[in-house]
Amino acid sequence: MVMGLKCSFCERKAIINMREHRLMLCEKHLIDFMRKRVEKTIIKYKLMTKNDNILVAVSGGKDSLGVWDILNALGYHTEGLYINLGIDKYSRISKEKVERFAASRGLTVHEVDIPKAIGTSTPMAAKAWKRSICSVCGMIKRYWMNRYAKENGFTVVVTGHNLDDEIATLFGNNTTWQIDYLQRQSIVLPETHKKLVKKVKPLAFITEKESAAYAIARGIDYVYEECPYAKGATSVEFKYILNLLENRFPGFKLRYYNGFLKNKKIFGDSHVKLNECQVCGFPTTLDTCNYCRLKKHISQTAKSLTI
Ligand code: Q46
Ligand code: ZN
Ligand code: ZN
Repeated sequence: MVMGLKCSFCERKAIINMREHRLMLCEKHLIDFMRKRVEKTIIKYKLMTKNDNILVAVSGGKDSLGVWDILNALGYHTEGLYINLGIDKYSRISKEKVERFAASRGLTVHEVDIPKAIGTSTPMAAKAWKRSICSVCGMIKRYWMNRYAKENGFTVVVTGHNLDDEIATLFGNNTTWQIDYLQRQSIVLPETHKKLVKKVKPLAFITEKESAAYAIARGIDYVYEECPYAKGATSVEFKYILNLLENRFPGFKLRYYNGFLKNKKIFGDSHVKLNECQVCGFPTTLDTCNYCRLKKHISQTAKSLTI
């Protein structure tokens, strides 16, 4: 709560001070603001329509449950997908939160169980494959979001990436001048292959602080603990730096992101040639996709261990 200050639109107490918009909002007006802002993003960037069959990738955190709540309130046809990564207590708690959220709103949630699908948990898989856990985890999540949506007739996949996530990625790509990554960073990832489902980020103009305030205002019981592997991630360091800039120059985050979107064309178009994986048939730049390579590696490692 913002001590003693009133909402910019009514007599109620403000729960959030949004300096970048010069607004103080009470619970009710924050909820209205967020829904309108998400709807504006959906329309401006043609993210989805009321005829789409939408799959919301939910982790149990404030952003993914919040965006599901907003899309549901706006009247979109949505179902959830929870990807169980097998990360001990974190996965157990987040799964419970997702299931409780869906049950309380009469929504359907699907689950992909990674330890069952690949034969081991995500941290063990990363260890066996000698890669960083977050890169393996990200690859597995991207693979299953798309595959589950395609195999089950969904036309759009929604993720809960917020403005802070987007600018942390942008900052990372800027500092290393990864032109191919800058070309691909977008609010809408189109279906550039017949086995790719469109992926969209309706919270791209919502800050982490606004998203947390919305979840609290809506009484969403989300998982507060971060994934144990998030500690020390460069994106966390980047967010810290970007928050310092926002505090010093209110509106910096939105200006940085909007400036990128406006000038993105200077980086040119991305021309990634996609093949179909010779094992699973899903799109990849390789002959066999990384997910199938990982699965094969794990089954071989398991065999050699049991011999
Ligand atoms: S990538 Fe890394 Fe996250 Fe996966 S292992 Fe945890 S922190 S959940 S967004
Ligand atoms: Zn108000
Ligand atoms: Zn494959």
